[in-house]
Amino acid sequence: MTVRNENCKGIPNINCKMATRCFGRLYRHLTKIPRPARNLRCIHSAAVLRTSEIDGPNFPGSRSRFVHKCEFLVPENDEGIPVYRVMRNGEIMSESEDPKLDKDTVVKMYKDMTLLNTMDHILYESQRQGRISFYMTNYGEEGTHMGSAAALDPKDMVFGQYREAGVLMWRGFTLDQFMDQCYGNMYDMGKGRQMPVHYGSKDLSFVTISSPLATQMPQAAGAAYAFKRAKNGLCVICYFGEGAASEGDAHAALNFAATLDCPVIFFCRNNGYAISTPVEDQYRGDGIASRGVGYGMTTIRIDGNDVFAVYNATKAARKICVKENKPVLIEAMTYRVGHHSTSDDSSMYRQLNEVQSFDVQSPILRLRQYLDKQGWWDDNQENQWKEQSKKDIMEAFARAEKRKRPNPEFLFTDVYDDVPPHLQKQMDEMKQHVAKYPQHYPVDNHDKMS
Ligand SMILES: Cc1ncc(C[n+]2csc(CCOP(=O)(O)OP(=O)(O)O)c2C)c(N)n1
Ligand SMILES: [Mg+2]
Repeated sequence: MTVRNENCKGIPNINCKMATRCFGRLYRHLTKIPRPARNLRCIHSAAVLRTSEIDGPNFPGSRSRFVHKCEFLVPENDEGIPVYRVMRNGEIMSESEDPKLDKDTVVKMYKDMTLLNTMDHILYESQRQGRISFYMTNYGEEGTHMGSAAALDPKDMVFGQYREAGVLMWRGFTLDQFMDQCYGNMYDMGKGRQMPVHYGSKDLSFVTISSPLATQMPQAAGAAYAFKRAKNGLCVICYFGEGAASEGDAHAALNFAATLDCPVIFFCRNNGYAISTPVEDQYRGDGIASRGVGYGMTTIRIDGNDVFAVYNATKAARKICVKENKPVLIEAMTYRVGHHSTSDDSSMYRQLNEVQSFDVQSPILRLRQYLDKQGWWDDNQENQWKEQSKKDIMEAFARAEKRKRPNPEFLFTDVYDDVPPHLQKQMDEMKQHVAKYPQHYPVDNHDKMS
């Protein structure tokens, strides 16, 4: 994989005397600026003489050439940004693109992808049984998680959206930690204050998920700016969906990162939908990658279901971030195979055959083909792993379900370093209230109050 920077010649300027005159008149009319006085006009025409002598336009922010034909840029005429792919039918298509990962790494990728898949099945069903309140699956997008996570330094800071549980899994978030968070029990690091799937881990440099879309994006640009100033050799990766890219925060983040040269990888998971809104109704441009170029950012579009393409692109992007202090945008094309969340029924807005066509392009199946061809995995290992991973998940699940809920006092703590008097008063009132009406408040199910 090669990275070509500054390879775009830029949009040419039309140099047409007639157009200049017309626009000049129109501009003055709209802005009510009087015609220039005679002496000013002299200066003006002298400037025109001078600019017409130079080869290219020297307007601030333009670095292209003049053309003499009035031609618009018509996006439909463009064939679009290509999709980078490495693997086909379990084989690396071009020797130069082989990431040359060792057996242990590739097997870990496969095991984590399948473990995530099994965990998703179990937690999705547990929500349906009323055991947890909410869940979001990652079906079909496992390749974007493991491929990118494997290419990063474990200390690089991650800002996620909510559908990136595999990145945390790769870094070592345990099954117990996943389950405790989804149950919001007394061992949940978020102290039961967040909805399920809103994971976070300071130890694993994974910033806690927040529900409002795209809020993580300006934060990621800011964190990357701090990394640049600290010269710590790390980068930030910011995952977001193509739907979140429609938020104003996305623009602010991309433009700040580009103009301030922040070492951040903006990793867009373009999975075709923002809940029920298909991409056709989300934007008219060439996906999210075209916007990266518009912001002056090094950009690539990749096959997100090809874990090696994801790995190569993220590794190269990281190098650019860290070595050149520059942001990079990756648009990973994939498909959301599951419903948006447990609150959604996607059969209401898409055809089953569309989902099935992407099910067979699953990143898991594609990696399995590769493993088979390498002789690194077989049906025996598959069956053993399936059984083992299911058992591990069910055991962690059972432990989490039995654990008590968090201390109710946590309702009042952590906003301030010390609980201020007005919150202390409310906490005392709460305690007196639940002590008076124990039949209505199952405090025994919670961790003990002080
Ligand atoms: C500011 C804001 N607006 C709306 C929502 C409701 N909402 C939650 S997820 C979602 C769709 C996001 O789609 P996308 O970014 O493509 O991510 P995906 O779910 O496809 O992974 C919407 C509209 C929200 N959480 N925050
Ligand atoms: Mg989406």
